[in-house]
Amino acid sequence: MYKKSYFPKISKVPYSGIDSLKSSLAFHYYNPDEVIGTKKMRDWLNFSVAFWHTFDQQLVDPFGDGTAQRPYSMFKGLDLAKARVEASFEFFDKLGVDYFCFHDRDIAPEGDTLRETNKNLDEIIDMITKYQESSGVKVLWNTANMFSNARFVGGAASSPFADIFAYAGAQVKKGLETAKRVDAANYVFWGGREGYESLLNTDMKREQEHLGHFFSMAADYAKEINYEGQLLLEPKPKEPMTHQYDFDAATTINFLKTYGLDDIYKLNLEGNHANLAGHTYQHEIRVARDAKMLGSLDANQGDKLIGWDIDEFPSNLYGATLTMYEVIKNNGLNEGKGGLNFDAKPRRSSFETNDMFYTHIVGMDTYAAGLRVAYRLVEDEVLDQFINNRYQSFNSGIGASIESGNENLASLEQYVLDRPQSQLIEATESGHLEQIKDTLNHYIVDTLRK
Ligand code: XLS
Ligand code: NI
Ligand code: NI
Repeated sequence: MYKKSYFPKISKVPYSGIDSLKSSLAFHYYNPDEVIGTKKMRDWLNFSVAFWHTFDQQLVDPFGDGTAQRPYSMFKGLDLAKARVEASFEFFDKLGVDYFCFHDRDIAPEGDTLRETNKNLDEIIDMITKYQESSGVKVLWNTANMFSNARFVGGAASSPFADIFAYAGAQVKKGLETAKRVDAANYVFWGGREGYESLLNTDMKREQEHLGHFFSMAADYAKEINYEGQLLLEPKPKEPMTHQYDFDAATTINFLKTYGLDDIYKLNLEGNHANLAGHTYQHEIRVARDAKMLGSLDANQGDKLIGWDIDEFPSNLYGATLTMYEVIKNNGLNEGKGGLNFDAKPRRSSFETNDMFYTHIVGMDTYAAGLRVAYRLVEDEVLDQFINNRYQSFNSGIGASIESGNENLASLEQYVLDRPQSQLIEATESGHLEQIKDTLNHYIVDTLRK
């Protein structure tokens, strides 16, 4: 231990219910062992701390240096890496989260060669596995940072340079071995620079084929070492590249199908990435859910007024409700293997140590509130009633006949050819969207008052 305590002024964050209106170091909605329907809150949510944002982030923005005040900033190199691990497990315990996520390079510094880098990584992983044993904290997922170092300027597995492709392969090999050692529930690939700036200098087809080949080599290696966690791809449309190959859920699913990998990989979906792709978070989750490829979630939000990936902690109750609606309808995330990872950082102006806690508290409470509301919406079949009603003409008559494949264009022509316009208008109904939104608002307010 470098320090006896990194957060001496903070005690375990309790659940205080909704008696006090002001935010304090307590949860208003997250009561981990309370059962909502079929599961405890903690098991619906599987909250996870993102090591990079919480312990590495200096809170820089594109125009300014870091502002973060952290209780381990006096350390350097491997000592700093170790102090961060110590601080992180104290943080997980006080906050009451069961999971965390990390990139290989967040937790240990690089050496001059991959061999040296791997040695540093192993030293920190030894430490992490000991803390895991004593605390019971688990790894939701780990991943490889293949975008920060200058060697990845043109991408990793989609790099135009074969030596860099080889390096990426070796790095992921170690990443999968690490996943096995820490018993990570998932292993994530976010293609930080897997994309391109311009077709004037890019062979897109060749790059995508390399990428497909890379993911199949990764799946083979996971199998070879008996790593049983779920492999996940994380879509994002842009940033840092102008065009990223895993643009959104639909594009990524299509990519996986093209390379025959759709039975092996699922998706890790992020709120801010959905917005950058021009979608809602709920849309992205629904696309993955419908394709049976919903793996895990990076729970953050963006700011539409800013327009880049700012990784805000979630605080939007409406969004969290609709996200949790999808999760409940999916009966959880990939049979409990997935979770809600706060891929989010404090604002640059929220630089105090206490803010590390407040940011997670608002995120956890927002999703806990969303879970409570969404469960009632599902239980009362509020949206199902509207939706089932809307499609009921497909349950019998011509609709049922269309769905069972008994009609063709000629028979449909027969059916409508002499129908007057007034009859066709009668066949439609209002979507009642405003009425549904009003109901949704009542559910949010009423549920959270209790
Ligand atoms: C970046 C991504 C990244 C991944 C992990 O925008 O969200 O943080 O989740 O590499
Ligand atoms: Ni992101
Ligand atoms: Ni992410």
